[in-house]
Amino acid sequence: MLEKRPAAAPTSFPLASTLRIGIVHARWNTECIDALVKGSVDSLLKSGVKKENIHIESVPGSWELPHGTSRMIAASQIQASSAATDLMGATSLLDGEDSKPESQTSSGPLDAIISIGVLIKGSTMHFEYISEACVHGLMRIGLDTNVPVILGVLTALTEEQAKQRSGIGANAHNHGEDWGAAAVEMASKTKGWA
Ligand code: DLZ
Repeated sequence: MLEKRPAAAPTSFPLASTLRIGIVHARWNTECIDALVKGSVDSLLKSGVKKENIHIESVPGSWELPHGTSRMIAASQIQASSAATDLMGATSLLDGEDSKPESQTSSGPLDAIISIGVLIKGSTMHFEYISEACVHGLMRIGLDTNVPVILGVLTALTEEQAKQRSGIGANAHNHGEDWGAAAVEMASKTKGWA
């Protein structure tokens, strides 16, 4: 059977310790969201990103992800010279903290951002409208800003599918791990291409 995950990146990324990565996540379906955020963070740390260079914010739902992503990128660029902790005044999931003092995170423009949401199909058209608008919005932000936006949006037909892709349950795989690796690769390459 074909492997449904990307082949491993061919090289390591020496710039990883200098990268500043944002994570913005929706708050619907929190069991999956928490697992995916943790998977992303663990993967970033494993790749060499420093904990203080990972910024985490939240928005209500996946519909708000494009706006949150856009604002977080803009705020990091505007506030590059001042402390940019809590760019949108939200809370952190790093180490389960409710909030973090400014001194624990660095400031400066983000090199990549992971936008995480979990959409589960219901009995109305909400799923179709939100997922389509969300992914198109995220793609546009990445192209318009030249900051790589990693698509961390699960569009699952059932709760079980969402859990499987969040690493919850037997033989499940946490896609957050792939998103962390993609963020480091794209941020490193974008810096290298600059
Ligand atoms: C309204 C809604 C529904 C029905 N389902 C989800 C979902 O499965 N996942 C998700 O992230 N958000 C959902 N939302 C909330 C919308 O994304 C949005 O937050 C609200 O419509 C307010 O704009």
